[in-house]
Amino acid sequence: MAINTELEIDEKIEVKYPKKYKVFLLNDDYTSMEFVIDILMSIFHKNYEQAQNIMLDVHKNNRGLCGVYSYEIAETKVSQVIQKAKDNDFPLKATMEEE
Ligand code: TYC
Repeated sequence: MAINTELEIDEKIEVKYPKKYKVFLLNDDYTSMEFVIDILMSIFHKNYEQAQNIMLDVHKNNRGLCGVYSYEIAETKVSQVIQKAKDNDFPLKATMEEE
């Protein structure tokens, strides 16, 4: 006769995924298109064609999605954009929001 030694464990396992954040570039009338393309290539690692498309999206629709990142990475991208823009006397701004 088999002895049933199995314990039934009925526990809920909660898996929490880390939140993700969208980073957007905002349009303005003064930042040059070339500078925005350079930002997208150097900070967001886009190729030239992708960078041109995002820049035109921002230009036409007032903001454009550059990427989705963890909180820390998104925050770093936003401050890198603002710092590089400041250094080059452009008013370019970036924002982040929870996905
Ligand atoms: N609107 C700008 C111009 O006409 C170009 C521009 C595009 C500026 C995207 C900011 O995030 C931006 N020179």
